[in-house]
Amino acid sequence: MAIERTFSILKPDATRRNLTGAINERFEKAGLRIVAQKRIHMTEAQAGKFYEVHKERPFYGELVKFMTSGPVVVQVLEGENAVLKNREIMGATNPANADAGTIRKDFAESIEANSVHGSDSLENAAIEIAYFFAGCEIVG
Ligand code: IDP
Repeated sequence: MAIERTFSILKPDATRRNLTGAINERFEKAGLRIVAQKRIHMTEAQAGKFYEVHKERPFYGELVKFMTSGPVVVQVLEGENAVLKNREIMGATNPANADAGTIRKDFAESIEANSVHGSDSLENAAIEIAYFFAGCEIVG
């Protein structure tokens, strides 16, 4: 199986409730290694560009406001099939539809404040990692 890297964000609802450790434990127990991590407060410009693909969606403005409402933890997770594995651990976007035992089922507050972001493809993972991290900040 391929060793991959994926990009992850612990969103403002997670940092506000002090869930950084609890969520990181889920990643590590599933065999994903946190090879880069930093706590930042995104600017509107940063969040707006990150979610640019959703620009035409009705929730875009609220999403940018939410993502800049408090600190986030940006991360690089590494492991076998990391992109898909992380999506499985996270669960569905809407916590109401998320499987039991997933991060979003257990921690998310709403479809918007759903605790975590995870890249949806290997290609996007590379783009998102490069958006937040310099190569020398990632230590495998
Ligand atoms: P994903 O995070 O599961 O990949 P996306 O559809 O890419 O889901 O949406 C990005 C983020 O936008 C979601 O994680 C969530 O925070 C927010 N979002 C998605 N759909 C809605 C919605 O219908 N209302 C409000 N926020 C939404």
